Amino acid sequence: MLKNDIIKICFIGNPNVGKSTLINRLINSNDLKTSKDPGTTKNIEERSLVWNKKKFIFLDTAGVYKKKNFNFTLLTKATRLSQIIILIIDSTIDRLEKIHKRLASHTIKVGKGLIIIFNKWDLVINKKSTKKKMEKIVTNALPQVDKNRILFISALRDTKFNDILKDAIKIKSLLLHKVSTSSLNKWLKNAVKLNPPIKIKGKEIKFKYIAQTNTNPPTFTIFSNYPKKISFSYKRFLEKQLKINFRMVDVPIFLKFAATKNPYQLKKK
Ligand SMILES: Nc1nc2c(ncn2[C@@H]2O[C@H](COP(=O)(O)OP(=O)(O)OP(=O)(O)O)[C@@H](O)[C@H]2O)c(=O)[nH]1
Ligand SMILES: [Mg+2]
Repeated sequence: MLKNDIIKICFIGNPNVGKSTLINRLINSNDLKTSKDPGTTKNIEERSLVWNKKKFIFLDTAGVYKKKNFNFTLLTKATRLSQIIILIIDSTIDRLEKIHKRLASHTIKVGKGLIIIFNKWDLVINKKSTKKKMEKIVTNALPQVDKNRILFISALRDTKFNDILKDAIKIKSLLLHKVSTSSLNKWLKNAVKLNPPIKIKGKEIKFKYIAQTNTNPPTFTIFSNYPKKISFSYKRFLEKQLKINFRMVDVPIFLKFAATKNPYQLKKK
């Protein structure tokens, strides 16, 4: 199996939300220790699964709740090793905590795919309204998160967890997605025509050329005469359009600006 066929997923969240229970259910075993008391998992535990000809590696982590309990070194190590982070939240909470927002925005910032799972869904009485409420709470706090990447499950009661695995496969393929240079440049021309950047001291900002310069996460570089003068809001606009146009709303992308180069020189490299 090629390295790119392996999907590495790190499970993070507060203590006692069911991270280890969910991994046990995914691998169909009782291998990982679970308990009604928080603080059960102390170290990173690795387990694997082959599903639909794909190999998954799951990393279980110790629960985190407050800054001081935040074992940055261990958690950063686990998240760095993965391409996808699953943030597990207890369905019975009524608001997001700072730590949830921090973990989710950190995941996106470092270019990892994110899936948010509300677990213990069996304990929720009014499922329809709670689902709507939770989706709203998450997307308000984290506008970068797509509603479709929020799942509601019961690690204890559900019998199938295919949605999680399917989502992970989709995210992984998007992280490795490559867009052709010609379609990128066609898109850039149109986007700039629709909404041109404002002038800098009377001088026009020109975008000469765009190329995809990396994957995992997809990274794009736009060559411009004023790469350092592009406003944050204009960058956001381009990022958003790029994601929508090339169907990459589910993953973080990086957009960079560099000084103009001759595109033919760039190709020769
Ligand atoms: N009702 C209900 N209980 C659950 C569910 N998933 C897990 N639990 C219970 O929640 C408790 C904690 O589960 P764990 O899997 O140990 O949680 P964890 O997130 O790994 O906890 P730490 O290792 O302490 O961070 C256990 O008693 C589980 O049986 C669920 O979907 N519904
Ligand atoms: Mg655990």
